[in-house]
Amino acid sequence: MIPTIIEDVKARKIVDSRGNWTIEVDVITDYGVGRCAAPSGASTGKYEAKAFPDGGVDKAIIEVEETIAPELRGMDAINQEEIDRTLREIDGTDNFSNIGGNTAVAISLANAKAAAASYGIPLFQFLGGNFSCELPYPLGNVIGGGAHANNATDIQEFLVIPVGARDIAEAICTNAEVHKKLKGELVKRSSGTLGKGDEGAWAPSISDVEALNVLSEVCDIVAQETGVKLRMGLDVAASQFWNEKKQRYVYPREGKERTPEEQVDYIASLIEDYNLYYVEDPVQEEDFETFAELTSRVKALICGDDLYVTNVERLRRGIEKGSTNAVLIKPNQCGTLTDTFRAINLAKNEKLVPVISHRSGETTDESIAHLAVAFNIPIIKTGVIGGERIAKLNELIRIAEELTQSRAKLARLPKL
Ligand code: 2PG
Ligand code: MG
Repeated sequence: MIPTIIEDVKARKIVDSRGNWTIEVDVITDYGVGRCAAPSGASTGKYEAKAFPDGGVDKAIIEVEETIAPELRGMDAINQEEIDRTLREIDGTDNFSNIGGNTAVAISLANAKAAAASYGIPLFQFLGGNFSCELPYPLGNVIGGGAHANNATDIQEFLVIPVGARDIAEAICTNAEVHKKLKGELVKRSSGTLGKGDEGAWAPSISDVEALNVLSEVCDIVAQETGVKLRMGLDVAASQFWNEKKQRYVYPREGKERTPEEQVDYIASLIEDYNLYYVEDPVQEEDFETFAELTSRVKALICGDDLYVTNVERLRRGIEKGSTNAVLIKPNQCGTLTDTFRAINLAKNEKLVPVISHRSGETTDESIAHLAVAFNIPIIKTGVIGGERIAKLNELIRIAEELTQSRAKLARLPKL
């Protein structure tokens, strides 16, 4: 008897962190069960897989029951590429619009987990082998606005990364300290009230520059108290305020408009003034050339999210043009583990830094923590607090425990 033969695939509707329905899938073999739930974005890239078919999650579940499960029953879960190819064939489009990218990613990852469970080993080890042992640095969103909050900052995410942390627990806890300390500082500056955005980051009614000022002060205090050096980052999510007609970036709070050239100058000055380590989507998703201009000008990780949507073809275009030196990896943007793996591999071969990421609408699914370790991804972008964010962080602590002490090391970060 082959232990990894798929006996059944079951799908159900569950709620995500925004209270929206999403899909959770169980893949069942004779020897193990794998479960995965799909997240969803608010600031989605134009070219990412369509999350659900017309008819939403209900239609996706009917598709699993009537079309996909009968096809997958009897297949061997160990053949991940074959499972993923089958999902693509059943869908028949290149953006998963018939079955939904979220349906595909939940099945694909649940399948890998079922195969791992059938052999009684954790997912990171099943995918990465015995020598995968690098733990990623958490890059955490502590102040946010844009599409993730109302009446807050123009820039979507103000991030921190504890570059001086010695182990994963210290890294996680340093980011959390920043989040805690920010509260008091932000209440003072935000007319007394302070809410949170979709990812648990504070959503104050302040300008982008004020947010950077307060964050850099707090990072200094936390670094002094903990001895752990921190650097800051941004997810500008610039496609959100690109105005095609005007050919300008229109910042709603600031009331400023910037041409692409002015946008590059502005972001380059922020990188310099605040010694930023990481900037995601500084320009809009169609503009590979302006991305390249900024990347060649600054010493920071310039990461493409909406630009690449974890799509190998788009990533190739970016590599040819020198658009970025980092790529965001979100499995549900492309829909399968195989496609995710190909994007990571291509990035690494071309010396781009892969950064694995949560979505703004999340569940307690912890798969991306395992993918980070399995594929030696040096940075994981996930929120700092909130059950659906700490699910990934706490899983990293558990993974570290499963590795022998000498192997439970943090990855080596690019020196910038
Ligand atoms: C992003 C993500 C996650 P969303 O833009 O990087 O922070 O947001 O899931 O809404 O696309
Ligand atoms: Mg982004």
